[in-house]
Amino acid sequence: MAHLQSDKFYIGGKWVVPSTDRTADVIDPATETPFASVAMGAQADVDAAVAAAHAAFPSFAQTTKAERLDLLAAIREVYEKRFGEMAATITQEMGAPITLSERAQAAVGIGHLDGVVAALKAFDFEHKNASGDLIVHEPIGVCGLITPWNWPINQIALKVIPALAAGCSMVLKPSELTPMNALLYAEILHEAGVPAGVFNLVNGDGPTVGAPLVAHPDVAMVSFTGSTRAGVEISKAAAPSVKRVTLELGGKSPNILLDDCDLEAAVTRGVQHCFQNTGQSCNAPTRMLVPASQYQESVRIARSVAEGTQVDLPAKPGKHIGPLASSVQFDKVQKLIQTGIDEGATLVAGGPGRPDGFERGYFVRPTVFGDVTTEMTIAQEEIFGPVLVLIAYDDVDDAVRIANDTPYGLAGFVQSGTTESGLAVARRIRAGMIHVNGSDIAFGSPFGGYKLSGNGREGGAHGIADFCEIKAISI
Ligand code: TXE
Repeated sequence: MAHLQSDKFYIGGKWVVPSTDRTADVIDPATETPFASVAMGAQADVDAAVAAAHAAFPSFAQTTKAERLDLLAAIREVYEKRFGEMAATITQEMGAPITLSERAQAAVGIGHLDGVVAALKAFDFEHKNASGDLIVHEPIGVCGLITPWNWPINQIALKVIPALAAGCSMVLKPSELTPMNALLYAEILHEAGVPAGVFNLVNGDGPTVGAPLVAHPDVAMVSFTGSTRAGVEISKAAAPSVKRVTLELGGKSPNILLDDCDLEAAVTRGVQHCFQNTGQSCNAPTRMLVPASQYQESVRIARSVAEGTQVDLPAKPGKHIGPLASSVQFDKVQKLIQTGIDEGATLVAGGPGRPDGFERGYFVRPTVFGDVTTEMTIAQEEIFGPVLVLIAYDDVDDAVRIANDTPYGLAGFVQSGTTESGLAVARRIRAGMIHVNGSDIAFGSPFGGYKLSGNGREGGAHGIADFCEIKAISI
């Protein structure tokens, strides 16, 4: 990856020297050793990137839908060519096992693009409403895109592609923990022919690059994915300039197993899904709600699945889970596992510390807690590690009450014997994405949450619309 220009920023279609000589190490989470160094930006770099985006906006905003569809097709082609590099980069910088990187982490970069292309083809930028006025969707302007490290290219693509589809220009600030896949993406966009200044990249941390981007008067909109803490700060910082802010934040998603489901299959799937990406997914099913009458059997199955979950090196192909992405994340997960024990939950599998055989790296033990009640910290807070909590419920009303009893509302899962019983419960969960006997919404469907999980929706037509202003013209 030495060829990536990690000592520079991509501004105005060129790789430029940063305004300061501040750098940060990029750490391999499997070994805890630095493998690259990346330039860290400051206000002057943000100003230069926003100026480039501002200059590029008027002409890019005038491009036709057909021209933007051609551009997206070109991006897809270059992305496919560099797919292997993208998967390897993500594996090295955030620790996702290579098989997961190939099948999901890097693959969704194409999936989201396809979802947006299909939506763009059908997208109505101008129509007459029922009152006879002309309603026009116009690109909102320069967008500040701030992304995290857990599904890094997924989150970048979910912002960059709809913003391009809408006709916006943009400045991306990726996570300081995972800057390399973003640098590679900038190369891909450049090679695909994205016009100079339409896409710009400045690396750096939240306070020194994220905050100036949010406050910048020439930025019309901020699209953010990350912690609820940062999302609230960003909303406040954007308020004086009355920017549009869309937020995709944390989650604590329930997985309700109805008593007519296939218990063995549902518990197995639920544990595996919770542990996927080492539990670092905002929409992970982290709270498994099981009928009290089937609780003991559920504990038995969950223990067996957790104890059978392999933890191994990310570079090794296979279905194992890798390390957490950072030392901060490692400490957070260890602390919350201890909190679960201290608050009286029963350890069904796993526990504090590293798995046997690992003395270094941010590896944690796949952990399941039983006898969990809704007021416990581990039932309320996003842990962002391979930690599942099992909660018993009395009847469906009780299950729905528990499911909705967190400050979050990103996703929900229902396992049912029939579509009808699953759908009836799905409609009662206060969350943006509900999966009945499934695990993912389709590419092109709106991704986002209720309550402290955020606002706005990404992907497909809703994602394009979020990057547009709406103008009513009466004649
Ligand atoms: O997130 P931060 P962290 C949750 C998850 C995780 C916790 C903390 O529970 O354990 O958040 O993760 C930028 N102005 N999620 O601390 O700080 C930052 O530089 C502008 C869920 O790593 O939110 C990075 O680019 N930008 C989540 C991005 O925000 C700011 C994914 C995310 O970092 C900023 C990640 C500021 N004031 C964590 N402060 C999900 N929804 O999937 C930070 N940033």
